[in-house]
Amino acid sequence: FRIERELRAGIPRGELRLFLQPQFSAAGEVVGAEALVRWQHPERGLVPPGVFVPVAEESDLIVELGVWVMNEACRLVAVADAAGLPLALSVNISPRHFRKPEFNSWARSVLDRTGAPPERLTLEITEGLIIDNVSDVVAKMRELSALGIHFSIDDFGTGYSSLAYLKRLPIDELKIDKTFVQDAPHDPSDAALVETILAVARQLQLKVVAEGVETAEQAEFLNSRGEVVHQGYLFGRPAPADEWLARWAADA
Ligand code: G
Ligand code: G
Ligand code: MN
Ligand code: NA
Repeated sequence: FRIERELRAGIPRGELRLFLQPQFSAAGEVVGAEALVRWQHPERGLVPPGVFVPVAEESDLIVELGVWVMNEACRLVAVADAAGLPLALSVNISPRHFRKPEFNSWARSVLDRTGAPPERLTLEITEGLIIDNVSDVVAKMRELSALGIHFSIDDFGTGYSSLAYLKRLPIDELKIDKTFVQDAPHDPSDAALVETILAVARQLQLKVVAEGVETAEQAEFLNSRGEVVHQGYLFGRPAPADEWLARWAADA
């Protein structure tokens, strides 16, 4: 199973699939979704991203993957928009892809071509991206932010960067990593960490999304500590984009 070679051949053959995982307000309304890629391998079946994203990230294959995901995400947003569903979609962006000099002009061209409103798009980046080459990253983020694109820090709290960057960057949202979310109800240090993230977010007026909410106890813990958007198996699993769109259209 030569992952790199097969994925390189598989992307142009249309083997990638876009799954969505919904995000819910405390009141139970769908407020957005995260796009999560899958690989429909001809023999292996549906391959989860944990298997091939790290391999793709070792080369510019991650750029090809990122191009496919962004095109598909923007196409979906435009389709949803035309159907009267204002879908807010979060897309994971690999640091290697974001650092490409042409990232911004390319992102703009995808928006133009698909007609997706930039305000519907949140780019999930990680603390690792921000640590090196800060000034270049800041400039690019500001430019995209001026178009209306939102930014979220994924896996927040797992990196090693200083909190100072939160003030400098046009960030709209923090995603609390699932390891903290899952242990917070019983582990005092994880509980303190979640409370601290919520306090920082309140101060800086950032939205908070909790990832990996699996139990009612975890959801209740979060709701008792602040305003949090929930994403996790308790509320909805990642499923093919078409399935979620059909369901939301039926509910609308
Ligand atoms: O869905 P799952 O939990 O298996 O995802 C595993 C990892 O793959 C997560 O870290 C997630 O951020 C990453 N991932 C999922 N979809 C994408 C994508 O479209 N692009 C990138 N760069 N990473 C993704
Ligand atoms: O790294 P990133 O945050 O992009 O990846 C999110 C990952 O978390 C996805 O692979 C998704 O499948 C996974 N995920 C989403 N909800 C849950 C959950 O409730 N429990 C667990 N264990 N994983 C989840
Ligand atoms: Mn993510
Ligand atoms: Na995460």
